[in-house]
Amino acid sequence: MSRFIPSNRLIRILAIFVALLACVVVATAGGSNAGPRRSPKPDAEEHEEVVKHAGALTGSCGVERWSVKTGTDADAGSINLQSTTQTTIASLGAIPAPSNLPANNRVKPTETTVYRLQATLTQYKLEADSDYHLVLSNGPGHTMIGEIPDPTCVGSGSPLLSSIQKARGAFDAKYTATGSFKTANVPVTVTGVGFFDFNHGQTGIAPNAIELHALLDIQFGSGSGGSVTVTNPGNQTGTVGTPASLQIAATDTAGGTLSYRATALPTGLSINSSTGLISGTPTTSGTSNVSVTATDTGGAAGSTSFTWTIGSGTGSQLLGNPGFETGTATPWSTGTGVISNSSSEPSHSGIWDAWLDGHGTTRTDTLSQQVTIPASASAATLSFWLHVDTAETGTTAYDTLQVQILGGSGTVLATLATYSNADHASGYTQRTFNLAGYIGQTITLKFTGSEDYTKQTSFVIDDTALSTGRPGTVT
Ligand SMILES: [Ca+2]
Ligand SMILES: [Ca+2]
Repeated sequence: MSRFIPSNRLIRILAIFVALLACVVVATAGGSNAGPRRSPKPDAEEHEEVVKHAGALTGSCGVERWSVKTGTDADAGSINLQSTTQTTIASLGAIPAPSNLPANNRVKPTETTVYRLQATLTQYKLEADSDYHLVLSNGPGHTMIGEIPDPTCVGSGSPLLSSIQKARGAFDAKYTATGSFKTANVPVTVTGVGFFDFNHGQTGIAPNAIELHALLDIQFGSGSGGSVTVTNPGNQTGTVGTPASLQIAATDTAGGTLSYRATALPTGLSINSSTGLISGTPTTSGTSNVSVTATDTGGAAGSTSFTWTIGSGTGSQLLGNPGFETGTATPWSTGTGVISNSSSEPSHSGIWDAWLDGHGTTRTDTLSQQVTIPASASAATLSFWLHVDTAETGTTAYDTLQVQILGGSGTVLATLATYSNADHASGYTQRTFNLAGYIGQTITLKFTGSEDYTKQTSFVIDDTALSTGRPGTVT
């Protein structure tokens, strides 16, 4: 008995079913009158609805956040079209994805900002909503999507319309997008409005689903977007124990900020990633095949290669207490207070340096050391790091530092250089002199710093070396 539904109850269920069916029919009829008919077939890639639109490339435009994508949303007037923010795929990908994506409003400030970045256009495709879907890449794991809508799908009131038309035209002039992905792998500079999409697993999507949507400009090639050239410094030589310094020069047509990296530098040398200065003291002899790469913030890069041969020579470093790190003068001869660990004049390395002058009154400070260069030496190279700062102005030499070689009787054999207040600069500069002419002799290296009656000049010396190794000779 319980297996059979009583006939009066069956009639009631049928009546409810018929009533529900009628409601569905009415609702469907109302929908088709109220707005455009939606295509029953969503985009296979985007899993997004499209709406039929005569004149669009595929015959359809998009639906999801379409006003935001094309600049006809309630917040379109707050897009900052007056300025462009230079960025990278990595920077955009690091912006937290919002928890809520309003259908007709913008997530500020990301969706009201116009960004520009350099990337590689890896793939492109015509989507069902007539967008060009561009996959932009700065390398594995750093991809995002840029989209160029069909101008036919952009409302005439959009402030983005003319730019979208230009970007679309620029793309059409180079490529023909179809319904399947094609490979490009060309450098581009793209400009577009920030946009957060729903993550449907779209090809190339950023981790936070950020896009440039719509793209307002696309430039092909590295020319306009930054082409980085690194000047080859030529093959280099050096000597174990002798400080080395090489400034790498590079240019970026985009005027971007460059960062530097180097591979296979001689042991003991390193490159400053922001300045491109290679410095340090080689510790091991041998020849290195050095490669230096400069990369701008957009990812454009240039590189150069050269060899760097570090010779051990027969050499050794002859000066005692070369960096003043004993905290006393010996075996240098100097006056009281010259050997300094003052934070006012920081050392080039370690804690101590030799600070000549800096009093702003008439004064002479000297620093000297006697040294014998063995007759067996294959070379003799003097180097030291010098920092000059001053209260003087202009190019007149009021305060001077002489670097001299004295003979056994104290006579001046040579004045290697005279520096002055006019040589002031921030930081240290390495100075190098060839003393091969004194091989086999006992000489005195002497620094003499002389100040006039006013306005201080400080001559700060550190990391001296007199190396007998022949640069570039590996023994
Ligand atoms: Ca030092
Ligand atoms: Ca002075």
